[in-house]
Amino acid sequence: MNGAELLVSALENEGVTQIFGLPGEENLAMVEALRRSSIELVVTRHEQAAAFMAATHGRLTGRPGVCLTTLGPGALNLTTGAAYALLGAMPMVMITGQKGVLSRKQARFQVVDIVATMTPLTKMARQIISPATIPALVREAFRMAQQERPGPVHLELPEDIAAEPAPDVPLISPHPIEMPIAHPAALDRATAMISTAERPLIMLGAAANRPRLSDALSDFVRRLQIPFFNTQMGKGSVAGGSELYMGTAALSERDYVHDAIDRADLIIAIGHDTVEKPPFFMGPNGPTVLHVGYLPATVEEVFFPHVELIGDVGPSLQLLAQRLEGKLPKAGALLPLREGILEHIGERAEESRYPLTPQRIVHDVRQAMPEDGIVCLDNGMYKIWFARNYRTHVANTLLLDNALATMGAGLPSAIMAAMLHPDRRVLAVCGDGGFMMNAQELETAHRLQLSLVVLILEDNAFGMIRWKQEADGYPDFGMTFGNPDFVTFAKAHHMEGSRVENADGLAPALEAAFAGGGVHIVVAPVDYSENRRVLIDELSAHAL
Ligand SMILES: Cc1ncc(C[n+]2csc(CCOP(=O)(O)OP(=O)(O)O)c2C)c(N)n1
Ligand SMILES: [Mg+2]
Repeated sequence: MNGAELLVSALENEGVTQIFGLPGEENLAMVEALRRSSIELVVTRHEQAAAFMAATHGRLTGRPGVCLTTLGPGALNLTTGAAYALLGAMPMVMITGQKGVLSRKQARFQVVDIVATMTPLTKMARQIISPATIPALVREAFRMAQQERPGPVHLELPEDIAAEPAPDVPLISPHPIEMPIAHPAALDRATAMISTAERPLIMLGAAANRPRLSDALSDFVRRLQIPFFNTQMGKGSVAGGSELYMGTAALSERDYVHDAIDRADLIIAIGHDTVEKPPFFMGPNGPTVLHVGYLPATVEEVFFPHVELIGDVGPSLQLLAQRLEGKLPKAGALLPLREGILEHIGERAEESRYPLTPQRIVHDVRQAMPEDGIVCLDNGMYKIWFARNYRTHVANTLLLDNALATMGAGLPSAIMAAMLHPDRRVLAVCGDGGFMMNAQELETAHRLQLSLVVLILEDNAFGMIRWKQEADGYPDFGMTFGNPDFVTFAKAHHMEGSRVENADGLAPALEAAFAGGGVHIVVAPVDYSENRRVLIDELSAHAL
């Protein structure tokens, strides 16, 4: 057995079944070991997409996704994906090749210090210096990636270490680790605080979306009957409970949901991670904030909780619910605001305008998606509209990135979702800018025979930045571009493509695309004049 074979055995020992990547000659021993293993090598057309897919695997399953690239240029293409997983708290293991370290027959050809590059982008970045260290390093890498706060780790396997005979070192088996539950003193303090609140409100943040938490969190909300809102990445963390949903804080202030936030005297912030654009600003005059999390809150200018309940969130919330259930006469104090907020958010959802308004697009997508259908967003203007207006009923059914907020992740994350859930409808929603950043992965999706629909919102522009440019009073400059004919582009990739030609065309186009199976592209022209009308003019007037 050589180093590469030992590494692959160690990955099998961790339960890895797939690796996403794009190999180079420094990985050839590893590729050969994979060929003879139980692990499937899923080839992508760009390393960045492999990282987005591996990170999304971690996000959706709680188990690290694994990606593989060569040295130098290939490894550098992982960096955006590494940052995506680091900021988004997604468990991922990245394996890269390197020239030999014991001798340097090619001098410095293609050699970049990738461990140094990855250090600030990961929880751990290490070079494997001898095959004997592989079992321990791999176990440590998976433990680090998975444990709270989850994130990416990096292992570099130089080609000579990969080829070197490995000594007979036993693999280290993973074992379950239960996290500690909140301390009774912290539970007492939180109980007292919630019991005396006049207008309590729950906020569900990014960490509320950990796959293992959904049941306990939904149970907590149901038992306490305190209304809740969520951050963008906290969306969908509670199953059901929709009569308590007050909205999503897609903006940091002045949106309709802030009517409730501004009136709350206590916000129970469950799993808030300050990597997200602030869902509200804390200030000297309130509100009081109770942070419930796996880890203590990070203190920021705009987020400095007064009380913290730290520990495994699900069981800790269960204990809190036991103390509080049925004893909160003021639980629903803010509920009367709900109808007004949701009514405003729902305005113009069925307006017949062409090109389509963002509100209509969100509405029609919701119609096409069953409750368990998964929508994966790229980054662009429409993300704010989906965050504000799209209603979720099942955990992790709206995947968006409000942490690195990178363009280009929409299609790869949807590919991963479709691989994990072949029986569910999966839709990628991309702008014409973001789609083109990883459009090459259409070939991957087609090769893998996935069922997947890609909705491209066409405004021939970097719409979001164009909107900000206008809002800041700058002239319109440098934000527009032309596009390929996306329907022909789809055909060239051996898949169906269609273009929405009128206001009522999106819903049937999506329905036909899903019914057809395989990969489909649907192009919808979008009218972004609503950005200014609603998100600036209307909301400024509302805040007065
Ligand atoms: C990789 C990357 N580059 C640039 C940005 C800055 N940025 C955010 S949104 C955006 C425009 C996105 O354009 P498009 O995908 O067409 O979506 P639209 O806003 O037009 O709907 C840009 C350039 C980013 N977030 N990520
Ligand atoms: Mg655009």
